[in-house]
Amino acid sequence: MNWQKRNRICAAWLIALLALGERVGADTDFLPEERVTTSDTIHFEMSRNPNHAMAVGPDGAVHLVFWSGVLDVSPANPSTVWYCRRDPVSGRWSAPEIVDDSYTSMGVRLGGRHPSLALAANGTVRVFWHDYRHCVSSLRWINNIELYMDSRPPHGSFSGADIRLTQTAALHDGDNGYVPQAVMYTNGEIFLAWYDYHYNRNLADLFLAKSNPQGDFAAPVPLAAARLTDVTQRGNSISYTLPDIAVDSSGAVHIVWTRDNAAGYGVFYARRGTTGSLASPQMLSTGAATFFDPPHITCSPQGDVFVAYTEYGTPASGAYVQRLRAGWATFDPPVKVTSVQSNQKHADLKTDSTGMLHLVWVDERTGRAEVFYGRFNPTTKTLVEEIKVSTGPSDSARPCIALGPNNRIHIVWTDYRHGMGQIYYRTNTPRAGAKPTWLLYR
Ligand SMILES: [Ca+2]
Ligand SMILES: [Ca+2]
Repeated sequence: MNWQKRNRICAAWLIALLALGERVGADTDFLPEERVTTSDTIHFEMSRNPNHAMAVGPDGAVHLVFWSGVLDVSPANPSTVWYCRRDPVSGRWSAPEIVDDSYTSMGVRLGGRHPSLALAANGTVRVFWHDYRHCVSSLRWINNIELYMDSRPPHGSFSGADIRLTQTAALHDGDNGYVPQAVMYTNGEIFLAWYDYHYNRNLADLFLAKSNPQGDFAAPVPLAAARLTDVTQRGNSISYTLPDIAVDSSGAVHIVWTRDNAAGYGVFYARRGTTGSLASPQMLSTGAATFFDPPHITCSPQGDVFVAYTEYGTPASGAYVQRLRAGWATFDPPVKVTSVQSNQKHADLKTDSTGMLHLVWVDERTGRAEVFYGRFNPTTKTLVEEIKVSTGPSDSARPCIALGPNNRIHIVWTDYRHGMGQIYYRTNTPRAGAKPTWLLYR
C-alpha cells in the first residue's frame, strides 16, 4: 500500500470517527456523576413527574427537591420532602434539608411527597408538595391529603410553619390532592397545577391556582375557582391525573396529563388562555403515558409547545416528542426521539434560546435502565447529539433536565446502584452557543 492510499484510508477513518462522534455525542465535556444523597438506608426518589424538581439560578446555583419514603405513608414509615443546593463555585452539594414539617395534631409525623419548586428572581425557593398530616389512622392515612408550600429565602432556611394551600372537607373518605407542579411566570407569579378527588372520590379532576407576583397564594386556595375540568361533563368516565404545565410568554398555560392507575394509557392536552377557561382537551395519544410515567411539557421562547411521552408498543416502548407550533391549533405528528429500538421511558425536556430541544430519558439499550441525554433539532427532526449520562451498574429512573448559565446542562435522576434509590446528578463544562430560555426573560 502506498502512502497516499494509506493516508486516504486514514482520512476516511478519521471522518467516520468524527461523524460517529457527532452522532453519538462528544461526552468529553460532561463531568463525572455526583451523588447528591449519601444514605444507603434511606430510599430517595424524584417526584412522579420531576419536570419542575430542579431550577438553576442566574448565579449557576442548582436548587433541587426530592422525597424519601416507602410505598404507604404511616407513623412507622413517614415520608420526607428534601431540598439540596449545589454551590456554583465549589460544585459541592449542601446536606439535604427537610422541607415539610408534617405532623398530625397529635404530633405524629406523616410527611409529604412528590415535591416541585419555583425559584424567584431574588433567589427565594418555594417548594410545593402533597402532605398526609390531616389524614387519620382509621382511613389508612389516605383520606385527606392536602397541598402545602414552604419557602427558603436566599441564604436562609425553610420555616417550621408550612403554608396549607388546600383546605377541603368532602363528605367522602378520599378528599385528596396530589403532585402539585409549579411554574414561575416572568412577572414572578407562580402557576400551580395538581389533580384532586375532592368532587369525586374515584375520578380526579385538574386544578390550577396562581400566586401574586410575590409568590404568595390565597390560603386556602378557593377550590371551585381553581377547578379546570369537571368529571360530570365527560360522563363521569375518565379520571384525569398528573398534570404538567408550561406557561408561554403571553401567560397562556399549556397542560398535559394522563389517566389514573386503573384506566391505562392516554396523553391529553389543553390550553388555558389568560382570561378564559380551559379549551376542549385533545387526546394526543391513546397508547402512550401511564400513571407511573406521565407526559412532560415545555414551551420555547418562540412560543412552540413540546410534549414528551412514552409510547407503549411492540417490540419496545419509545420516547416521543410532539410539537405544537406557535399559534397553531393542532400538533405536528409525533416524532421518535432516537432511532434505537430499545425500551425507553421517563422523557423530560427543555428548550434553549434557539428553540433546540434538550431531552433526557431512560433507555434500556445496554440491558439496564440508563439515563440518556440528547439534543434534538425540531426543524430537521433529528437527534444531533446523544450521550449516556448514568454509568450504572443498576437501573435509573425519572430524570429531570434544566439549563443554566453558560449553556450548562443539569441532569438529575433516581439511581439504584446502592440498592435503595439515591439521587444522582451530572453536568457539563460550559459550552458556547445558545442561552437557556429563562435568561431571555430577565
Ligand atoms: Ca417547613
Ligand atoms: Ca381535603
